[in-house]
Amino acid sequence: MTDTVNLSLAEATSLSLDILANTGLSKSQCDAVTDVIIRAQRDECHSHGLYRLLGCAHSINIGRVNKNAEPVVTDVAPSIVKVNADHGFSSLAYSRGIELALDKATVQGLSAMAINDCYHFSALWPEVEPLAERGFAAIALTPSHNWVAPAGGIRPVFGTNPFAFAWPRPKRQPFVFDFATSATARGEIELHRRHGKPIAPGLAIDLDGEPTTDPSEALKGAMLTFGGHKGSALSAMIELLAGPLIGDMLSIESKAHDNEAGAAPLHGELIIIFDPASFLGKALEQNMNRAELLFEAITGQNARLPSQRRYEARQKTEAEGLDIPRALYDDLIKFLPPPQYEQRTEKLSQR
Ligand code: NDP
Ligand code: PYC
Repeated sequence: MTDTVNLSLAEATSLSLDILANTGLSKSQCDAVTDVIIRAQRDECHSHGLYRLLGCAHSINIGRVNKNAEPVVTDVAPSIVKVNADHGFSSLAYSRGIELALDKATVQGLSAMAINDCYHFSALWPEVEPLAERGFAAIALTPSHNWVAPAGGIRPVFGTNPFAFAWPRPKRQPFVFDFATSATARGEIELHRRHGKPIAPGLAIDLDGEPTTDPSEALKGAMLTFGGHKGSALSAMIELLAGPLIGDMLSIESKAHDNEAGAAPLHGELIIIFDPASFLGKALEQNMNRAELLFEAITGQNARLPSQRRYEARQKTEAEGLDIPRALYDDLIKFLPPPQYEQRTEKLSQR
């Protein structure tokens, strides 16, 4: 028996839908959450792929996530949309509000969508990449739980606070980056702990403020920001823009609200959308081509663009399916009811 399991995209999708449906989550949330998880797994973003189902199922089963959340979209200003996620997952709120936000960006040149009261677990690029495919540039920001010490400090203040950006490219896949403002995502440290592997130096400190490469000590202590004071300032910006500016919680508040329940963070998210056609009018094509000079100057010296690895992984998994650790598969199917659990175990043993 190998220590990995290969699943087609369709099999992974039905596994995710079955696990979530078994928690009693509404169909619309099951679909929205599965979509973002399968996209991440497809692009081999392991920290935010199928692994996340463990945390989602836990957050639902302990009664934190509203299983029947119905996001409420409010048109608050000519360029601002607010979506209250009704204590459901952010993914459904995003899909309910995004078309109005895009309409506003088209009319006003730029718009912002604030999502409030959402449980958030996902990677952000699945939210901005599709916007760039439709010709918009976009930024997404969100806090999390306070796990990250500010530069110069040892006590956690910031969330892992990801920042995603997408830019449309004529006849090419968009330019997209998406990273935590901590030196790595917390999910990566959790995966190192699961696999019994040390983390790289410089990512975290233990409870005494000493550098550590032990993932368990890192998770108990504090993570560090990327780029020292620069990542620290960017992380503070994300707290402010996707927290108080939109009337939602800081990472410190989200963690206090969690009260050690171990649920996904509950807070807000901010998405800012730019319409290049409104900024540029007739000069759109010329300037989109000028932007290509930048990408050519990067790739022309064999440096890679962010997302290049993802796009290559996508091509591979679409053809060959997804490989996930057997231990993860075994943990996932424990969330299924007995007949489905047995069916999947049986199917696997026949391979
Ligand atoms: P990484 O440090 O792996 O950085 C990811 C970004 O950097 C990707 O766009 C990646 O492109 C790009 N990149 C990596 N290496 C290179 C390179 N050598 N040259 C050019 N570009 C490169 O990611 P993180 O661990 O910081 O974050 C992982 C995910 O976790 C993100 O998707 C983020 O949204 C998510 N996250 C979500 C949180 C939440 O609260 N919801 C909190 C924190 C993180 P590529 O993918 O092609 O390698
Ligand atoms: O990996 O840091 C992380 C994370 C936090 C919330 C969702 N992912």
